[in-house]
Amino acid sequence: MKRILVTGGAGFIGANFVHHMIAHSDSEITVLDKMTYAANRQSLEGLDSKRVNLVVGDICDYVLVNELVPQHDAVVHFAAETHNDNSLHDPRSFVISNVLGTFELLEAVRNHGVRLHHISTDEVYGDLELDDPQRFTETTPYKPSSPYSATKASSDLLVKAWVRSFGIEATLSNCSNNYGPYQHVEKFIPRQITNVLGGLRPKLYGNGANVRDWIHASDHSSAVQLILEAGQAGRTYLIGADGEKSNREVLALILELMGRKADDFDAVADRAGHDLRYAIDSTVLRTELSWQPRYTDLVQGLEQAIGWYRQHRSWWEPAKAQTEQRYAQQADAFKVAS
Ligand code: NAD
Ligand code: TDX
Repeated sequence: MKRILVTGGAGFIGANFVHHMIAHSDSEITVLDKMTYAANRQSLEGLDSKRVNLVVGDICDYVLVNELVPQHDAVVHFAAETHNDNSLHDPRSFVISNVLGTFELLEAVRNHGVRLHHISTDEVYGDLELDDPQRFTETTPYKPSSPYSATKASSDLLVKAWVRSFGIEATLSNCSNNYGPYQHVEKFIPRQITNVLGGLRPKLYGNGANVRDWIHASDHSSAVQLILEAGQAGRTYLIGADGEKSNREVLALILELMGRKADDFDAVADRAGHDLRYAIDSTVLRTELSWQPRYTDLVQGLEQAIGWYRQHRSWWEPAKAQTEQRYAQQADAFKVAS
């Protein structure tokens, strides 16, 4: 696995993965990224330019994809439109990048005989009740709720069909909610941290009882590296770090760590179709591939994330006003529609 093509490597988790692989392997990496609003060139700064090369381009571009794929030993596919709120307002780009883009990569790895690892999400399984003792496993049926999760589920099913029908060498992973450095300020944790840093009040959707299963992006990266190196072709692996917390609890921790009062936030309108709870059982990954997360203390992980956003204002400030303006427009559109 020397030469790896990382799609979406200028986004949040992709960039964390590139940093991880440069530090923990001898691989050479080509990042293929369309540089949407979610990408940031600065996330790849400081990496050895002999080992990391950025190609700006679209995974839907047949010619480009078929030029790049055969030059590599493996493709790790992160590229996607990823924000649920955006998918409620503009689902088209999600269908194009997540479904058609994955299709183009599948055809290219099939034609050129290249190994693929497809990155997906626990959201494909729908949501759980708060008191459900079951968590998602590799055999949980697909039941996506949002346009985003429906397109991710579609892409997973395409990968599984290409494995069965054409025998491509592919693995899949479905991971829970990530946090850490380089995460776009539209997402829950960085939005609240940068609101506090920027003098805005944090925004909690609905009553904040919704539960997410948090994992640090560096633990996601170590799991993907293991699956790439030791995973069985055709298999799906679930990645999670036993980090269930309600949004209310996470926000309370952020406010406390940043020296704000517990009630210093706005409760705002809930997300349409808001999934109640995600929870991952990662026993298979832990027992078969001996994977262990390093970040098991969310308070410590949040402290580190807060420190990172404090120290990297030039990374996030250019996107902040635009993001909050988009949220305001989406709220107005929602009012008109309801
Ligand atoms: P992100 O939005 O931060 O980054 C996505 C990247 O993909 C961006 O750099 C963007 O420019 C690029 N991209 C989008 N469309 C493209 C296209 N057509 N061609 C080339 N590049 C394109 O997303 P993220 O949070 O880093 O998520 C990465 C992957 O991990 C996604 O597949 C997502 O579904 C999955 N995932 C995310 C989470 C999470 O908590 N964020 C959890 C589980 C799985
Ligand atoms: O301002 C906010 N206030 C709030 O209460 C935002 C942006 C979110 N929320 C809530 C909604 C969710 O319950 O916080 C929770 C997390 O929201 P997001 O960060 O938007 O993540 P989520 O919708 O759970 O999806 C994420 O995890 C799975 C990623 O964005 C997906 O790409 C990934 O597949």
